[in-house]
Amino acid sequence: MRLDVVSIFPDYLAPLDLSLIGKARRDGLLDVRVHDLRDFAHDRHRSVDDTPYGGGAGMVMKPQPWAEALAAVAGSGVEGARPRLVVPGPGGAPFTQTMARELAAEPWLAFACGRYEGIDERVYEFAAQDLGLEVSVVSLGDYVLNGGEVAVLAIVEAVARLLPGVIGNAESLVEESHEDGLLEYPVYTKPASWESAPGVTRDVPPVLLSGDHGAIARWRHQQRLERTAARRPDLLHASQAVAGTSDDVLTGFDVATATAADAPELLTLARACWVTEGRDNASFDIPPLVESLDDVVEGLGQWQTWTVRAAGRLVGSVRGRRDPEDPATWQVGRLMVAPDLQGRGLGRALLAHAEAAAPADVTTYWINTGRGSERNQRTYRRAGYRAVPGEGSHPGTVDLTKRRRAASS
Ligand code: 6GU
Repeated sequence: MRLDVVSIFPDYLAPLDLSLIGKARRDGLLDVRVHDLRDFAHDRHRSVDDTPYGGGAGMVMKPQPWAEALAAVAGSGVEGARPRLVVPGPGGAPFTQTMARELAAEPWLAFACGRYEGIDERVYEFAAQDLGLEVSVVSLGDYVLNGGEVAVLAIVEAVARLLPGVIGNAESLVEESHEDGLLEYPVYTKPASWESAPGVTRDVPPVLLSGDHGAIARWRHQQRLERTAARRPDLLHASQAVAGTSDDVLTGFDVATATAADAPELLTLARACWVTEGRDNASFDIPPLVESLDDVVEGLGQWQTWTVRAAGRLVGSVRGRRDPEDPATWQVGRLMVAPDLQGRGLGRALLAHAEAAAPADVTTYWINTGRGSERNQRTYRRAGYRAVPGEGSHPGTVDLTKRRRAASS
């Protein structure tokens, strides 16, 4: 990936020589070029700013040096190639992990570091219309920095670590905080019992020493839910956590990540929704009809579960997880919509919602339903699923799978 940074403080970008980013440059994975905006100012004082038209505090960056600098950068690639222009600024769209992934898919990024009160607005038009650049104004958060340089360091670090080869362990990428909309679980290392002061020992949670991988996974997932609820309750509301899904039919409903507090209602809704499955499959011995409250709570630890509420009432749910035996497969289950709200596309939207939550490296979606559940099978076929020949994962059921479409950029 090629990166060009234009700034009046090129030295500010020196950290891009350090650590993993520096190594990626030396390994040839990153081609970073830093440019001094003043090299494109031709007056005696090499001035890059002037007073704002219309009055107001501070100075505005002049259009001419920026236009020349961006034209020089944009024209320096191979024939026809154009960078995507990223302009950091507090008035931009929030920079998120989703945007980091989007930027990591670009072959070439150019960054324009503004200072003072900002860059003359005509520079943005010029970059888009005359240079043919896609321009993205991006903000790190709701606070004000003196210039874009620190933001560029942050953005480049978030983007570069997603490039193949920059981080040794690809596993550590998929498990991360924010990648699936929940914060990370707490981590511990040796010693198991640490004497933090004379006579005071602090122990690692015993479950982590148990060797019971299922119990560890459940504990970690529970910790993630509790942490997210405590520190970032906004993330539990999946309309924000899962970007880019066709959630139109879910508009007006409150979609959130389920916690143990939702378990009783989930149990009740599942009973109401699966009664027809019992009839259609000539058996009421189906997990959603017979499971206990403890089973539901345990399920919340093993799956990421979403609730859909209308005016507070639980009206739908779905859950998803990596197949424990095949990490490239994303299992979707317990897709349910309250009987009185069926037929409005809510189930289809929830299915899409659970699919969209799958980590980036998932290649296949999987779902299971009763052999006699014609209606479910039709819904899944319409959503692109195909039945796997033979008996499903449980007696009397059928498995259906669907290949994930390659991510479009
Ligand atoms: Cl990206 N730039 C500046 N100048 N201030 C910011 C910011 C960016 N993000 C938050 N504050």
